[in-house]
Amino acid sequence: MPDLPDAGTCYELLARMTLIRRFEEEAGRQYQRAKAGGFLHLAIGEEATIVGTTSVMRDEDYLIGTYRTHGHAIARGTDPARVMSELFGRVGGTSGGRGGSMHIFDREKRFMGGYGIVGGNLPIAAGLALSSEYKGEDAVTVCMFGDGASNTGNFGETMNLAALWQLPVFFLVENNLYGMGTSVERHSAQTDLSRKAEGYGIPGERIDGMDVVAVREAVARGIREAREERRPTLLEAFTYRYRGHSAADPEVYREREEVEEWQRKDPIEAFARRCVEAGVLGERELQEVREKAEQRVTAAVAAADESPEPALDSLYESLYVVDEAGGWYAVDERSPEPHRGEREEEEMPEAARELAEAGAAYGGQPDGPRPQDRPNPAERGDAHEGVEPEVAEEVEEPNVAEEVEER
Ligand SMILES: Cc1ncc(C[n+]2csc(CCOP(=O)(O)OP(=O)(O)O)c2C)c(N)n1
Ligand SMILES: [Mg+2]
Repeated sequence: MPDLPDAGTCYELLARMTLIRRFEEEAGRQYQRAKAGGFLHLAIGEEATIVGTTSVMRDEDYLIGTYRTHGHAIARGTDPARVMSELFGRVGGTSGGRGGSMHIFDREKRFMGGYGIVGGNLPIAAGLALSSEYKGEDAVTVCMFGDGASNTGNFGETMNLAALWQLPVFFLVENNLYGMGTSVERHSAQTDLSRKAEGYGIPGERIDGMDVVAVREAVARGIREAREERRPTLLEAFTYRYRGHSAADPEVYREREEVEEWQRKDPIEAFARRCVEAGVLGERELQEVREKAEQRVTAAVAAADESPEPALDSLYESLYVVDEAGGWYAVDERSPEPHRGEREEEEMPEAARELAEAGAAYGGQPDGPRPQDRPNPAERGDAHEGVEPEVAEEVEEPNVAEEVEER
């Protein structure tokens, strides 16, 4: 077992893990109260992997994760109030309330998201590292992803280019033993995930992801390799999520006993116990850490509650496709006439506004119509179909069967 770091670092590690745990418990509660919408993926149980990793990163380094990243953002220094506001869909959120739980993003802290597509963050990580290389920056990109993501095509393609171009990137697979309800044994031919990039020349290592100190040491080595040698490596951290895959998961794929067994090696309790036994921290500090976490999470919920909903007339802000490309679909040069959807910028706002106002009415915004007055989009088809088609020419369908018979 690696030695404990100094008392100040131990305190900080414990404080961050505790804050993330409390935040996520509260996020789960707020979700059940329907304050947070969309999907919600909690990483309760995985705090040592998250905090161990971020604790050895420099401010200039980039971090990119999955859709299970409330803790990653907080560990990087994003204010929990901004993360909670994002879950609530409020303007005070990290993405102005437009992303929600899966799309936490904080450029200032170099936390680059937040991606709903499994494995989608891997090539972006390579791109971030390539940009650092181009600009001659010293920054390293840390890319965290799940065991399930290691089966995607993106994984192989990213490993290949990262090794070939000697990019300053470090990969960490958060192996929590399941991709949704499918265990590693059932989803990956190679169950030693640390070896999955070997064929691309990227060496790997397996560690106990429930031990914050072990994670710190292994990640520090990997980051050093990436920064100084331009050599990407892959770390497999064994960890476990106590809650279901998302808020709606009946968990029929695992036994209660398995969850309890992992809870007995809880990363926060185990680390706190170890610090106390080693005389590095006392009961007073443990209490203080818990109280501070409680206060910050309470304040985060209050701030999210007070933050307003995005204004209705901001609906088209940040939609770069509509503004810059003049259409919602790409133009195919082989048939340059307008395609379905390309004129929607002129034609859509009316229908879209009606839908938005209907949504606002549901959300109780003062400027939205009352629910009973709202238009019923179903009467006119969905948003795309709300645009009246030009009078269609009658085309006689050729009778293929007859043609064949004639031949
Ligand atoms: C490309 C793609 N395929 C499928 C899904 C549906 N999906 C969402 S999460 C998930 C499981 C991923 O598991 P893992 O990578 O182990 O991450 P974990 O949820 O365990 O953190 C799947 C299949 C998706 N979002 N994207
Ligand atoms: Mg997983």
